[in-house]
Amino acid sequence: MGNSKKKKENIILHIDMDYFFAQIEERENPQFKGKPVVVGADPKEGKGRGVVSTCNYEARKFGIKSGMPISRAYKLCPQAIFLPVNMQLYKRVSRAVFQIAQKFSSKMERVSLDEAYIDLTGRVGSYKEARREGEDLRKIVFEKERLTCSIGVSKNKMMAKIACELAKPDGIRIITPVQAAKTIASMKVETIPGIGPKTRQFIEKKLKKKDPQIRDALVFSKSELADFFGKRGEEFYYKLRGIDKSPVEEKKEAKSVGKEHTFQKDTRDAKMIIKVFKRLVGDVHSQVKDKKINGLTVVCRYEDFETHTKQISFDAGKYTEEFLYKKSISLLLKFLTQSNKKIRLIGFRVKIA
Ligand code: DCP
Ligand code: CA
Ligand code: CA
Repeated sequence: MGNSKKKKENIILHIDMDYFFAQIEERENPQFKGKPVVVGADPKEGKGRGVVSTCNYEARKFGIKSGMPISRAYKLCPQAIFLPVNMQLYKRVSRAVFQIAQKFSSKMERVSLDEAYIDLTGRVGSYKEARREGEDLRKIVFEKERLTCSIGVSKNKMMAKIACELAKPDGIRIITPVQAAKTIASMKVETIPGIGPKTRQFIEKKLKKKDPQIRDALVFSKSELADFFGKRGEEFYYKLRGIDKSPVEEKKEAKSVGKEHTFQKDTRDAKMIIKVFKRLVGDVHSQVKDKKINGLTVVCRYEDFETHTKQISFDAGKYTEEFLYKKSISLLLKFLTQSNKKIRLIGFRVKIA
């Protein structure tokens, strides 16, 4: 086990696909390239209801934006190509992109169909190396999917996302730890996640200054901000300084969570098998303890590689480790009694409801 006391430098990468839905439509229909493309509700010659999901950069030149009523978009640019949302296609592309991204670090947090954080901490030794990883990721996504994306790299999630915004479109931007606070100083306070128009107006009043920059808000002490905004205030204090402690949290797409153990040597030592199994149940439970689950599976692979599973289902709910263990241990014991073969691997997984 690596027991180095030296603290590893945090390196977080943020990837965001460029004009995602519209870019996919361009890829599928090369004749659209260079023309304004709007994905969203049917404009029905200006009478349509619903909104713009997104549009390409040509359409943005006309002032069209995500979330805008489709009727307004039609007024701004009636000659644009208006397309319905083909969510199935976008989901498929999203999965393909994340599959590529996942190869760069298994610690990946998806935040939307087109956006994810990837924790490179410990995987790359420097920001120089991180830039190369980011460049590789962009290249592979383009080679495999024919789509451009933008990438930001910095010391935490907030700064990586800000770097990505600066890189957009079709670019990469690195903000090293020493550059972080300085880079955001001249940005507007609303750049900070959690600071919206209302919070900004409050800050404007306190500072007696319109459209304050982040550097203007540095005059507030931690306790002042806590007085103004409660718990969020303390967070703002750090975020205004480029500090964000929120971890990259892997959100598994898989509807089940499980763990396996392969024994060093094939075995029938019940005591040892049960001990390992108990640990597997504990590990899995700690991952799902605030999730509702509705079933469990025990896996057993014998020495000849024959693999069997036994499962039970129950009502969806949150369950204790004891409950999961009680329910599953009998299944495990059956594997031991139904055959005299030695066991090579055992596994335990639960189904997320
Ligand atoms: N989306 C949507 N409705 C919104 C915003 C977004 O349906 N109000 C969808 C369409 C976008 C996708 O989510 O393609 C990703 O959203 P982004 O905010 O990342 O915007 P884009 O990827 O379209 O453009 P950008 O190049 O600015 O990232
Ligand atoms: Ca995007
Ligand atoms: Ca996005």
